[in-house]
Amino acid sequence: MARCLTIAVAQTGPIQRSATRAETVGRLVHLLEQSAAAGAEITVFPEMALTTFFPRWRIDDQAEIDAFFESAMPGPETQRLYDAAARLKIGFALGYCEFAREDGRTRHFNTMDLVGPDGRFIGRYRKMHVPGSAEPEEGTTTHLERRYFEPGNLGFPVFDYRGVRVGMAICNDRRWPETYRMFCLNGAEVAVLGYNTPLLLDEAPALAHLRMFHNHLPMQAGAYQNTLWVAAAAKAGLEDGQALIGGSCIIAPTGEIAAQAISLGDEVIVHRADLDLIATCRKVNFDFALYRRPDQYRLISEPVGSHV
Ligand code: CDT
Repeated sequence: MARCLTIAVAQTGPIQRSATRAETVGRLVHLLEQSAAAGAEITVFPEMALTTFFPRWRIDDQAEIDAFFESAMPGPETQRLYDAAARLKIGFALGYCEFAREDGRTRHFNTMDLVGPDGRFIGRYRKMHVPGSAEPEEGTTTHLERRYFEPGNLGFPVFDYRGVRVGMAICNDRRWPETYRMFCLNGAEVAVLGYNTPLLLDEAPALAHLRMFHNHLPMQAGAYQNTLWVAAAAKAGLEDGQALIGGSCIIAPTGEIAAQAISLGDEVIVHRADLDLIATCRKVNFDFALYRRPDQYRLISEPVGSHV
């Protein structure tokens, strides 16, 4: 019998700034219930799934900024989601803004946690590729993630989820080939990720028609070239005046999109992922142990800025 993991991707529609955590968590619980009813064993939620994507604004009041962050996971408002996971026996990956107390100071990360079907914490990933700037820049869509977040410091860990090796990534990470190769080298079988991607970028209006293509292209390539399943959840629709793309999907190691969301709202898509397909794809082209030439790729890990 084939080894399988039935994966649900829970896209959310917009989460407006006016929404309370209780309302938002209620939506996530409902999506988790839909996933479980469809027979899924894991649910993938978007990046920053508890709040609006606030880096679209410059905010100076620290108390206002802090309100987007979680200092404990689960906390009093998110416990309900963890209880639902244990009740429904379905785990999840959830993106959120993390306050971490490390090195004697408070640190801010764009984070995703993996939670098991018993509602218990399995592992954590902190976004590595943090895009945008610290200050608004003339002629570009305001995207101030570098103002509010430090780059991740946990590497690209891969965790055991019911015997399946799962890695996590967050939004801009999906555009970088290194993300998937790190998963692959760490033995991942499934990469789960969440994203908030603006539909329009002021810096490149001529490329507007390619936004969805450039969403799927790196994920399909990453899945194919690293023989992984990729499950990606968007936050979609008109959020606080900014249009976010949808296109949440589940991609096979063949590079094919096996399931895709069709709305810009809360929507669950499900696919029974055949993990044996990974071995088949490796046989076709990607015997990594035999064909990779790491000694010839050293430039890839040389310091940033030394060549480009
Ligand atoms: N959230 C996130 O990482 N979004 C980026 C948009 C960056 S625009 C400066 C993305 O890659 O979709």
